[in-house]
Amino acid sequence: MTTIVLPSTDDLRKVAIDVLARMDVQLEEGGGVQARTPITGGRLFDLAATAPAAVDDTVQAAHEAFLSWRTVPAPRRGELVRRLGELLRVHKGDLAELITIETGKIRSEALGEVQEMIDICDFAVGLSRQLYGRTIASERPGHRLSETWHPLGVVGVISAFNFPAAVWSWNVAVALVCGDTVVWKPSELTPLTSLACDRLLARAIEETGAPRDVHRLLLAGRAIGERLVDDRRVALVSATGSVRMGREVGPRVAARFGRSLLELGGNNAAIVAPSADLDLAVSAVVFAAAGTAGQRCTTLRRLIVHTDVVDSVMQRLVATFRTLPIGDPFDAGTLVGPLISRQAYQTMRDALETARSEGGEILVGGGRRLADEAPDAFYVEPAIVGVSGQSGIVREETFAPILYLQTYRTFEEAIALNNDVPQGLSSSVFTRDVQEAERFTAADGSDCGIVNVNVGTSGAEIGGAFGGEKETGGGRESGSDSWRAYMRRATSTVNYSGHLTLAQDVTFS
Ligand code: UN1
Repeated sequence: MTTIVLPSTDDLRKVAIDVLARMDVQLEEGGGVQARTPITGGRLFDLAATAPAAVDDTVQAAHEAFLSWRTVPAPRRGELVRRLGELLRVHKGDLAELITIETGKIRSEALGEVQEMIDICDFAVGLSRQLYGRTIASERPGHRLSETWHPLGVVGVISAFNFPAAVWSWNVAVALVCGDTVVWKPSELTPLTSLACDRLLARAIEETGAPRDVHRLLLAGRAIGERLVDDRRVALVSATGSVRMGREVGPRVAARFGRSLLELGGNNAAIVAPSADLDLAVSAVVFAAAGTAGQRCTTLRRLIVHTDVVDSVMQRLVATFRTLPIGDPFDAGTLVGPLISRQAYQTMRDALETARSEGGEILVGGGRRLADEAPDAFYVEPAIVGVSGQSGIVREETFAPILYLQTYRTFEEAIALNNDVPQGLSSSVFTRDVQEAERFTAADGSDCGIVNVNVGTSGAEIGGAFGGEKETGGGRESGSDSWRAYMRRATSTVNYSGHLTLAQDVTFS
């Protein structure tokens, strides 16, 4: 095995300082929030946290900005998002470096994350001229019945470490063209990326003359997030994270009749049918299961393979997993970077242990790498575990690269297995049988929000609505008509007849 030399924490700090300077980000050093890198496990900076008492003023500022922003014509609001997209193009490489430093994501995936931001900005600029309402046939003569979409208010965005910039951009780009303002509570694990996103948007705000407080960042922990969730001035809470987090956020927002948009865990499956192009299927499965070190909400966690092809699929997968390049995410040859934290590693170990105790067989992987070189960093071998059913740990989302492999005989059985978990985010079938493909995407097929054919579970394009059913939370972000969640609908009846006519033929005189 070739020796892997990881960069030092000091090297990474120097890179971060250069990149932050290029993006004009001033760090406020202090206490409360630590910027760390999972590449070495080392600490980069101690940063000042937002004081809990500041949440009130921050939400008030965003609310006041909303009162004027909502009256700016939507295509003008689009100018702000266009400028953000231009700045993201200029700083694509810089922002990707920060994403790699803070998440351990490989360079290509970090660049892909920034591309996803650019894409959603382009989408939102187009959307700013397409926030269409509709005209409805009125049953009364001389009446016009219509629907108009209006800005909603302050949107509280809570985002996770694994897509620290793209998920913010899905929300902010759409919310801003919809006339909303945003208060953002990012993951505490990615403060540098958050500061950089905030600064790029602040520059776009300055340059386009938008109200300064259309976007505010809260850099702090859970207590601050709770205040945001409970604040009545926050019209919509858009939260991405675990099912456990969603179980707390959803009811709290509902208790004050606020709106929530929840993007929670996935437990995504792919079916490999006997007719599948196995080369294509195996390549797609490897990226979906091991890419981002298994830390996407769309990561492939369950593989359901027909008994006729299971030996071949398993052999190819095991061989590929054995040789996956694991290590420094900045190295062009690396495909699997580190897990985010010691806790993530422990969770993976525990899940593998539980799987074993439940009768699962570890077919490949699961070991730790580079423990001597970097004792505080957690590089792991993506694992495949053979299972014979979906009880216990297979029903849970473990945010690490573990792929549970099981077999099926009939397509009905495969669909039932796909659907028989509490989560419902993403799903795939690999087949060349058109009946199977159509069946999987039909009403009685996959019950997920994302249903793919000959495409892996992860790596969705921004043009579609993104989200899922059941414990995934039901929210839809990003493309298609997800924008409607960020606006309020007004139904208007205008009487230009000069007479009063009551609907449903009611008479009252
Ligand atoms: C996430 O993991 O929270 O579909 C978002 C994908 C990416 C987004 C993932 N476009 O994998």
